[in-house]
Amino acid sequence: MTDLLFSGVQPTNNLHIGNYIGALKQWTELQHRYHCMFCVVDLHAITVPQDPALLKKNILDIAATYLAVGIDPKRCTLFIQSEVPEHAELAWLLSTIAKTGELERMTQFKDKSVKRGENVSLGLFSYPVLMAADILLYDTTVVPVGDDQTQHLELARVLATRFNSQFGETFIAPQTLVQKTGARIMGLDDPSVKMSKSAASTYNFISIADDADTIRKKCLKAVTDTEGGVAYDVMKKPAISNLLTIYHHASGISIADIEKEYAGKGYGEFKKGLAEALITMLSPIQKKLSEYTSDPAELKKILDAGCRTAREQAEKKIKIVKEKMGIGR
Ligand code: ATP
Ligand code: LTN
Repeated sequence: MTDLLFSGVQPTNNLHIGNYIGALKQWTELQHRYHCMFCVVDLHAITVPQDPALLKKNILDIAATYLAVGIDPKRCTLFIQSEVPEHAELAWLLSTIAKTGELERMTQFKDKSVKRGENVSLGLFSYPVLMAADILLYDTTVVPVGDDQTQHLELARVLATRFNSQFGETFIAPQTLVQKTGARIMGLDDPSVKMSKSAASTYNFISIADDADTIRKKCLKAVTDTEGGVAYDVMKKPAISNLLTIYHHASGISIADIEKEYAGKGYGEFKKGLAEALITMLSPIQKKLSEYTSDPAELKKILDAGCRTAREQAEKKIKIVKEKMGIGR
């Protein structure tokens, strides 16, 4: 059996370089090694309030971004989560074996619910169960994610194993794939929190769609450490270490070589170089992005085909699961 890889991104906003470096960039490499399914997880996005019209636009923009970064629809299945109803159905079935204590321990839930105060939905709480359903529905063996998602992946494994021991061998416990560097790009305005689409300030992130001037402006404004010198040291110099990681991923140059290039030079010069490396990385992606967004018919064709392939597999699997649980006629 060939290994199946599954991953997804929430259509909550424009993607940023953290999403690209931490997730999408490795997808383009992995598509040559695995059979891949890449999903736009719109049901996850609505676990916090969304503007419906904007959400609809974001769903197509994220799908176009998958293609623009180099995901090949001939090799991979690209689809929208809500168009395959079995995701929500399996999430319900799995929620009957997930324990509330397990979900209460999820750090993403704790972080997001603290920010939301009283306004915490049941969906935000059960978010990791839906994520487990996405993965287990396709007999996924490998899931590439940034390191903020490893706890959710652990729950997917726990649920697969628990289901199997309760109802008989049904699911595969998936493996998490987190790359060594770049799995957690930090905010440009605050290197102690991860770069996030929903950050309060746009100076937290560089969006994949940001133009050259915006990129230069955001790089120049990026927070640096009190101690000068372009040197990688996460403990003593978290800000410059984060910028060095970004520079490395944008240019392909090793961190050691970047340090050499800027030895004895100031942060200002380094930031200019960083901005140019980012512009070079992003401009071909932006060009392709505008091609795909201006050709909705092509995008529709790809997503329709992806939906058909995904549904075919999902229908088969959910039948087996229901049979094992004894529900239905
Ligand atoms: P939000 O902050 O709105 O929850 P997000 O920016 O975390 O969104 P997601 O859609 O949750 O983005 O994540 C998409 C993928 O990008 C996931 O694999 C996630 O692990 C990865 N990712 C997100 N943020 C970063 C980051 N700062 N560094 C590296 N990878 C990241
Ligand atoms: N929770 C993930 C998005 C996501 C996902 C998935 C990733 C939803 N379902 C299945 C991998 C596999 C996030 O990145 N925030």
